[in-house]
Amino acid sequence: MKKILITSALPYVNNVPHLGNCVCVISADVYSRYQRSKGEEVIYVLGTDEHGTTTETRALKEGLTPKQICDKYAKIHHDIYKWFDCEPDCWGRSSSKENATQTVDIFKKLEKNGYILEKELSQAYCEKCKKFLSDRYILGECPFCGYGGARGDQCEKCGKLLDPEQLVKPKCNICGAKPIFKTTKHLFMDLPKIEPKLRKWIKKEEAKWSTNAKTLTQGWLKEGLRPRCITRDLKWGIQVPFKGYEDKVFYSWFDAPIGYIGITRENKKDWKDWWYSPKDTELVQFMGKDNIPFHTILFPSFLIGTGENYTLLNKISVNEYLNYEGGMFSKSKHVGVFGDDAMESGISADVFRYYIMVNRPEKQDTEFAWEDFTDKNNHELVGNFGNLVNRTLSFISRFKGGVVPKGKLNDKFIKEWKEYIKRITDALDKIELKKALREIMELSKLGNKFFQDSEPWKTLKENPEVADTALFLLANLVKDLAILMSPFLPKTADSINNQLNIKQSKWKDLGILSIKAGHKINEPKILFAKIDTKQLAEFKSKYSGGKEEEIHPLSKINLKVAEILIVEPHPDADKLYVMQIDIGKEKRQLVAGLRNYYKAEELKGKHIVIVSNLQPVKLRGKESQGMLLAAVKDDKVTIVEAPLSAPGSPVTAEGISQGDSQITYKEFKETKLTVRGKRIVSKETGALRTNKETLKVNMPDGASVE
Ligand code: B3M
Ligand code: ZN
Repeated sequence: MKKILITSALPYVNNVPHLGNCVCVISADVYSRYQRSKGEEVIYVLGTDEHGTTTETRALKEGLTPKQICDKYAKIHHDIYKWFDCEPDCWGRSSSKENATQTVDIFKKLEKNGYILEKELSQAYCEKCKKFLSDRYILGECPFCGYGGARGDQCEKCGKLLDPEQLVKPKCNICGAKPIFKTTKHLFMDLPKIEPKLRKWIKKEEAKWSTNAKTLTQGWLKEGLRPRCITRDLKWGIQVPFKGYEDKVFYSWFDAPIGYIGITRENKKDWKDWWYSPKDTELVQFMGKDNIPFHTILFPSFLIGTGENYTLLNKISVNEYLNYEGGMFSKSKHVGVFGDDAMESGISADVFRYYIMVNRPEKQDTEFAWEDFTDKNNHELVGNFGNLVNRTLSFISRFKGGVVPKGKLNDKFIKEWKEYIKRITDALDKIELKKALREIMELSKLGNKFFQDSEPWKTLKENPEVADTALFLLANLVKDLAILMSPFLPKTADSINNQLNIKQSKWKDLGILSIKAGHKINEPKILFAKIDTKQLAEFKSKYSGGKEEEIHPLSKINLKVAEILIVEPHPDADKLYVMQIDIGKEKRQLVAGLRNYYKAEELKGKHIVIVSNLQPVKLRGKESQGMLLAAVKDDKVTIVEAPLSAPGSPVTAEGISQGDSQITYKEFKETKLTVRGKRIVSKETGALRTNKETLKVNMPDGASVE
């Protein structure tokens, strides 16, 4: 008997997963539960994919370190999948030390075997941010359609794939500066060299793959394999153990698939029995369609190239996308149901599991739509499945004192029922999860029809043998439905078993009339609740956006460094100074209420930060063309300084652009700038900084900056 090693694509850690992201994780869970029920030895491996630019960017946005971001979101992911009753045997993270060890080990073997090349690349570099910019972090005009917000890898408007060099007026997406192109060295996996071995392996295995996996892989091979870059100029990642690569890390698509092994290693002492055991282990991998080549070409190449006896992909299950109400999920636009929304919705995890699996995007994209969700809940779960279970058990409870009556066999009904079991099992073996679930619902329909035809409400009195036979057989069918449903709706299956007063049964117990006459059942309970039109309307409006993507208030503000040239007391106000300042290209006058806090000589020559696009105001007859930033708490006031930065230097937080149109004081207040750890932050941003320094102010946390 082969062991079964199951993986789900490791979700990116930098977000809260939505229902579409959960398709893959839940699919792998259903399949794992099915195999466990069959008595197979199974490991289901799941965890978070944590390295790469997206994590670094998220960290800058939230003012946390990449490690903190990963800790925060790995927990969110873990809790969400747990809520959805996904039960991986190994849960872990691609940033674990076990994965680093595994990744380095594989790299060293590839290098030793001559599969690693070094090449020079021209890459966008921002001199201001002192950072190489990955393709997605360069913006510019699309050379084909002129769209202004095209990314270095693709224009979202016309869909053309781009190279960053093609962008007209390229801009760094972090600070807005024009990037330069620099040559830098990188390491590559020599795919052309390993191609013959890879082809041989693919030829042997691909018959077991889904059509989309075969076609895509063949497409890649036909185009010809090119060396693939496996290093990146980032800080957050696994260090490359290679001279001259001290500032680089592995590309996340190198260490993420290796993460499957790393995560197993993190959890199981006997991980080698699974990963170095191709003869005794079947590797079944679940993923979204855009992940195919990474699993059929790259990951196998990494493993084959080591020359070691790794377990390689056997079966692949690829899903397309689950969209939301005709569009895309978007957290920032509040469109769609995200894991945390699902947890708070009041709807049970099983109902979501049912809907996602019955709509599983197996051959084409499908859609999450609330009308359809309600319809399927009310008609399929409540009306068909729940109804059969409940009416059968209620009848036994009400009219038979909770004791299963003695019944006869009905060959035709039992034959049909067993045919369903066979079809459902076949579909599950082929990982046709949606089909299996539909067949289960058909079997439940068959049960309802049998109930209906037996008319127990009448025959109980008039022809008790007919009623008793129906209740006896249907109690056993309900037991089978709990087994069949257990991979899909685990809690529901548990509840049925409780109501039936039996232990959890296994796949081998299917088709056996193991619930005997005289067996006492427990009190029946309703399995599913109807969703009414009022609730439906609420769900629809709650998760369908309406709120526009918010522009961060900070991005309306234009902050600049200014040097104080002259400071004089205001002639008509004893708290105010009138100052002349230099903001690089121009000089301005500023009126500020600092006389109780600073002497004029102290201020002169200081480099301060001003809001340069604030509507000018007159204060006691003197115009103030802007406002300086100071931190305020209780009766303490400290001005914000930028001693190392030249007058005119822009001040902003990472990822936030600078405003150019005039703003009101109210708009400025919306930034809610505050002090945190001596730094200045706005809501969910990193600290304010110039290209030279992060601004610091010696004031306690929570002081407001105004
Ligand atoms: N995180 C991509 C994705 O979630 C990626 C999968 C890694 S699997 C090793 O689509
Ligand atoms: Zn930049």
